[in-house]
Amino acid sequence: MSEKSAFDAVVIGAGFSGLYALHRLSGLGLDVRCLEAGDGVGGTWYWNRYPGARVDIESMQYSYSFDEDLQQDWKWPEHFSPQPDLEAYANHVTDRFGLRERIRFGTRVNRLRFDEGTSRWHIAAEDGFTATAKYVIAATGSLHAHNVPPFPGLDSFKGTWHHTSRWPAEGVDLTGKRVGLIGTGSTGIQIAPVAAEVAEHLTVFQRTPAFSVPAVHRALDPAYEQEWKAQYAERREVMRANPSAVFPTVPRFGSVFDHSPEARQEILERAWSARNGLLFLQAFTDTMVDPAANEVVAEFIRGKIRQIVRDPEVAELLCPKTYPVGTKRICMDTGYYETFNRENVTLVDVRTHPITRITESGLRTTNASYDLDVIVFATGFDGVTGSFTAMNVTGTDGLDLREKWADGPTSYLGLLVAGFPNLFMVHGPGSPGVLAQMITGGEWQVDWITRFITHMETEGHERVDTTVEWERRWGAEVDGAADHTLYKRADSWYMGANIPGKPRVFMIYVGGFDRYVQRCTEQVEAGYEGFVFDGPARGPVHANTHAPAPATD
Ligand code: NA7
Repeated sequence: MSEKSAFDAVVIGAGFSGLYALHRLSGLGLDVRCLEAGDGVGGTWYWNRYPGARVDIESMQYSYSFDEDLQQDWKWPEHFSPQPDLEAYANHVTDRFGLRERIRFGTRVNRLRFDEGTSRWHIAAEDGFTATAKYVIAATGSLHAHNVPPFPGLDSFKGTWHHTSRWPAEGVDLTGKRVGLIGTGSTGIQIAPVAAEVAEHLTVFQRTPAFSVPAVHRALDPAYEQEWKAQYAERREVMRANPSAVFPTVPRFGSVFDHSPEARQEILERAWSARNGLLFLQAFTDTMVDPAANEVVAEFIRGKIRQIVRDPEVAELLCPKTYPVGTKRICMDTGYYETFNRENVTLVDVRTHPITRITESGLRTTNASYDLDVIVFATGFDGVTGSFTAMNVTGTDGLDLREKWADGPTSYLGLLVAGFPNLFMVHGPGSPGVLAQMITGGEWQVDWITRFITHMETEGHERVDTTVEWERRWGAEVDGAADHTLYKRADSWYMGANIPGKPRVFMIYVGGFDRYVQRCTEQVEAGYEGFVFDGPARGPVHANTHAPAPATD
């Protein structure tokens, strides 16, 4: 019997948002299939299985809220979950809600084409699978399209190399090996201390140092767990009303400049010991908006680095000085800076002397050669947009998503793109994405999409689109929110700055998750303002929406 191929809805990606979308849309009585490139569920937490991989939001918060029994039953072993626990949780949810049989694994979508005649999406995958669907929910992840810099000579390397997000399930034995680690973002900082424990020698190739606060991993305190479980529903409400979609567990102290230097230092010491990067940044209200306030907080961390790292030259090299703290994801580590006090660890500055090529025996920079057995690429991702454009998406009038986004991504509310009807993004550009707690944010977007589709089905709509004008208006809100902060001052993946040739546009809505919820709700309550049902989108869909908006009165 041939495989079924016509669906009401196709969800792409079986990460936390995709699984929930599959659950909710199936609950509407729709015939839904989830297509997943990997062989298992968990998305980011399926792919990123390198040693030391761990989430930086505490477990009691980084979990689903949609089912009270689930959140009461599930027991997290650790305060901050390591990758295996998150993957186990994704599997539990998949089986508990009977989702597995509706997921097609090993199915990497590489073609999405909208057929205007039938108003259906045609979906094709690398393995030859094809399907059609009225609705597509792209829950493809902000950090899926991994970035291996195109260093010449990689093919000639006689050792082994791995990007951290494609780490083999069976693991990689680093014991007694000469390991080269390229990249010092959240991932590099997690893997370095673990690799250093077993490697003969670890060489860390650093282009830009990162700010990191100690995570001090620990088992989940049963009393803390009980406190949460007794108030889960109320605390989830507080999270949904919070700008970062988290529950604030550390007090805020107003402006940095409301306090004497001594009092500031004391507040920062307490925030440092609170073992939570996000809350460290939120100790003061002006850290992310006032360069002078930011510098006080940044200098506090540099002071810590200088205290921890014994070699003053190495310590100075590890001190970030070229961007405000928090404008790249603040890292949380377990003994990262201490790692550089080990005899078997070397830090190499590849900002001053960049890597020029990979060789048979290791790699070369502009001033030295390094012999290596294993090269670890912790070099990040084509973030936010990479997983969408990789699907080769064609909308109405033959419009190509890559071309449409050539000057930077556009969207309406981070959910729809003009010219791509019935294609809903989760954590798309223009949504709070990675700058709000992602499971809660994803749940909220999926609930919104579910309500939206219910409306369409009830009203008998065949398709929904938006317009370039509404993309422009939303783009101005996204940009305006970022302009109130220091985020644009960093060459971060939020800006697309880590991928050569990618347009430099701040892709995330930083106006606050709470404000985002309000704006999405308002637009629906205003009679679905900005949405175009059952017609071709009004106006051109190719226009550059990053151009300044015309003056309006
Ligand atoms: P990141 O944060 O993008 O870090 C990637 C690192 O790789 C960063 O230090 C980069 O330096 C470095 N990199 C990238 N390309 C090169 C080349 N060509 N040469 C040398 N070094 C390079 O990715 P992560 O995986 O660590 O973290 C991603 C997110 O996961 C994180 O933000 C959290 O939200 C969780 P650069 O800074 O660009 O100079």
